[in-house]
Amino acid sequence: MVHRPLRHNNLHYKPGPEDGKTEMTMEEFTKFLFTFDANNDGVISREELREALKNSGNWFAKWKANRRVKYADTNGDGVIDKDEIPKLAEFAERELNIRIVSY
Ligand SMILES: [Ca+2]
Ligand SMILES: [Ca+2]
Repeated sequence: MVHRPLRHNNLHYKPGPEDGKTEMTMEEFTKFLFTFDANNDGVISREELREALKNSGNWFAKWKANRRVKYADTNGDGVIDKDEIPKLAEFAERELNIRIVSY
């Protein structure tokens, strides 16, 4: 049996002690999202979110990039900018075992 090493990604999170949820501040979540901003234009495009999905293994497995961009893209310009990140955070809290905490 081949033992596969855990896939490394850019997340520096710790599992929450009581329910296994990952705790992040909004700032950390934002930073995390912007690690996917490959062309550094300050917004996350559909393509970048899709790459994120591919590169992050199971963590993002549920995340259908197109649907989520649509969901979070409240002004309809096809990309996620900083003002729209709270919508993604909401989604992440509900479906990705993340809890956004404020210090
Ligand atoms: Ca970008
Ligand atoms: Ca937008």
